[in-house]
Amino acid sequence: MERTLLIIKPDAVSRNLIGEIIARVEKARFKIKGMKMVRLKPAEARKFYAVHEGKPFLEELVDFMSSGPVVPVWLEKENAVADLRKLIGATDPKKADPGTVRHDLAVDMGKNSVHGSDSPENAKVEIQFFFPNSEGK
Ligand code: DAT
Ligand code: MG
Repeated sequence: MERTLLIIKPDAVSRNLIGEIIARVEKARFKIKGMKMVRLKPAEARKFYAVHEGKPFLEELVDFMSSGPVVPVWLEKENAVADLRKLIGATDPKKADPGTVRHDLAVDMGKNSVHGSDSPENAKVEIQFFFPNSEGK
């Protein structure tokens, strides 16, 4: 069984979309292994997005991700990483396919409602970031 990490971002939490997004994930047969609500400090958001160090949008991303509560969700499913990326759609909601979370719910490229891990390796690191001490659960 493969693992991945979904984060419901501040724009979606503030627009009452937690339930809508979780319903889509459960209908797509992902198993929820862990879930919580947290407010990231800017330094924590920067650490989570360390792969984007040096990118022009990093400051905006860090500000946004620490602007309000987020809901990290640890998911399991066969082919979880690729299947979640399909379910959430392209980074830019204008380019996302109809029926994807970002097409249907996101505001713009920055406020794009959800994060999904981009590889099984990164998923491991990202799950550990939000759910330490849960190895083997
Ligand atoms: P994804 O979240 O689809 O994996 P990413 O890892 O390339 O996309 O970027 C992380 C987040 O940073 C993305 O969800 C939204 C923001 N972002 C990416 N590119 C951006 C850009 N050109 N302008 C503003 N925000 C951007
Ligand atoms: Mg990414």
